[in-house]
Parts: sequence; structure tokens; C-alpha cells
Amino acid sequence: MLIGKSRDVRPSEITPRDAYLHRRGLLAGIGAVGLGALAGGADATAATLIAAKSALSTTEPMTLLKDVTSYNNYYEFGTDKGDPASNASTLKTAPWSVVIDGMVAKPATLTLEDMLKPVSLEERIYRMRCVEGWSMVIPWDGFPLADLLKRVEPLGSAKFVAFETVVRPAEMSGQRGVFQPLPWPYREGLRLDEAMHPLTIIATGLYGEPLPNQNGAPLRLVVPWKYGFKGIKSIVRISLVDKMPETSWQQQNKSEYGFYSNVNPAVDHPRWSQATERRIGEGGLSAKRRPTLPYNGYGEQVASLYAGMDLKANF
Ligand SMILES: Nc1nc2c(c(=O)[nH]1)N[C@H]1C(S)=C(S)[C@@H](COP(=O)(O)O)O[C@H]1N2
Ligand SMILES: [Mo]
Repeated sequence: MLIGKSRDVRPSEITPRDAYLHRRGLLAGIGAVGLGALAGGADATAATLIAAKSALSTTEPMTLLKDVTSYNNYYEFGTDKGDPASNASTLKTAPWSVVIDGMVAKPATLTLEDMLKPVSLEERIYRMRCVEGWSMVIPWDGFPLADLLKRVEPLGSAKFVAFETVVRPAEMSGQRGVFQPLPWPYREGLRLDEAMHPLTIIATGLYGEPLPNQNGAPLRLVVPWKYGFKGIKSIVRISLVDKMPETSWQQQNKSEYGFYSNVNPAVDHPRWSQATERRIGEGGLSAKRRPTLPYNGYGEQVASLYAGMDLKANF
């Protein structure tokens, strides 16, 4: 029934029951007989994942689920694009909790369930532009980071938000090798106004399913106008601070990776041009690269955050 056509349909355009079947079909690639068997078993988990459509979504064609889940950067599981899909299943993502601390009136340690209880999930179909020069269009399910931050009541002194990924060498193969590509924990940061922007989300799913481990289960940051590495995965700590926090990529190479990391075709990486990008799934190596857009095409919404700033100095 839905199989074969599934990618032409947006999760938000179909009914909850169909959505459940549709997602099963997408993930498992099962036939109509299998679907029939599953139809009786729609569960509560599936229901919580029904996300409302958002006007902030792009209508561009979405990248195939198979590409979104097999071509990844998640260095805790290795540096090759296929490593996270092969290795990340060892990460135990339940139970999970996140510490929210620093300059807030109500610091909290929230279980994933506590965090999700008051939020309604939205589908956000965003472009994602990796600093390496490739891009995808991904239908995330998530909620605005602003909603979470408001719950803990940031103090007036808070100017930045610092994020950390879990550190678990026993479960993360890339943290065990002799060669360590980055200092752990993986750290990222945003200015508080960037963190509060309505485009900035915490994603807990994609394509209507819980986040696959290789994409940052159980929760990761998505900031669509910045290079993909700002989208820190498997978050365990969110700290409100008054000084610009140092990120892992800055620690690894300050001259190549800045704090802001806004997508900018006019500011090249020291080792390659950022003027164009390869959209994953568009033809082979011969496929034409497409021009990269300032702020990854989200300039109308976010350019005002950087009014008067020198974007070459603040790369
Ligand atoms: N903890 C952690 N988060 C991370 C990374 C990483 O190596 N570790 N890679 C980043 C990079 S470079 C990109 S492009 C995106 C990739 O997200 P995706 O694999 O879901 O497409 O995750 C970002 N988040
Ligand atoms: Mo990236």
C-alpha cells in the first residue's frame, strides 16, 4: 500500500495510524503482509511521535532515509562516514538524563521523559550543510530549544549556552583507539539569542521515528543556519554561562573552526572553498554542485542576529 510511494508523502500529511504503518515500512522495508500484522499493535510510543507540521520547513525534496542514516559524522564511533551506522548500536540510550545547570534560577536533571512531557513535537524539514561541503534535507521531529531553556529560567547574567555529549569509551568505539580525533566530551556552544531562536531545535526523531543512534540518539541539537558540526549529538549537559564556551573543533584547530560557524559561501575554510556544496543523493560524483547560500538559506530569519558583526573575523 504505502510501500514504494512512502518518500513522496510527508509524515505530517498522513493520519497517525497510517503514519505508524508508514514508518514501519520505511524502516524495516517489510511487505504488505508484515504491515497487516503490525496494524493491530500501534503503541503509545508511536503516538507520541506524531509531530505537527511547521511553516519553518523547507519544501525541497528530502534526502533518502537510507542516506541520512548511513552517511554520518559521529567521531565517537569512528571517522569514516559508514562508521556510526556500523558501531553506534552499542550506545545505551535508555535510561537517559540531561543536566541543565549554570546561570539558571531552576537547575535541573531531567530524564528524557520529564523533558518531553510538556513539549509538543513538531516536524521541521531543514537543510543541513556540513562544513566539509555536502548537504542533506532532513525531516526532524523535535521542539524549540527555547522551550526547554525557559523552563529553567536563565538569569540575566547568562550570555551563552554550552553543550556536552556523553563520554562512554566502553560504548563508543571511537573513544577507545590510540588516535583520538577530538578532545572529549564533544562540546558545542551557542550565544543565548541563537539558542532562543525559533529555528533552533532539540531533535528527538527523524522521518517520524526515534533518532537512530548514529544520528545522535536520544536527543541532539539542530541549528540549520550553521555548519552541521554545531549540531551536537547525544547531549547529557546544557550549561548557561557568561563567557563564550570553547568548542571541541576550536580546541582541535582554532584557525579552521570558529565559534559562530554560520554557513557562509563568502568565507572559505582554510583548506577548501565553501562557495558550493554537493547535495547527497543528487547523482554521482559527476553531479553538479549547487551554490551554498548565506546562512544556509535562512538569512531572512537569522541575519539580524549578526547585524554590524564582521563575519570574516567572527567565522
Ligand atoms: N557528539 C558529536 N556530535 C556531532 C558530531 C560528532 O562527531 N560528535 N559530528 C557533527 C557533524 S560534523 C555533523 S555534519 C553532524 C552530522 O549529523 P548526521 O550524522 O545526523 O547527519 O553531526 C554533528 N554532531
Ligand atoms: Mo560536519
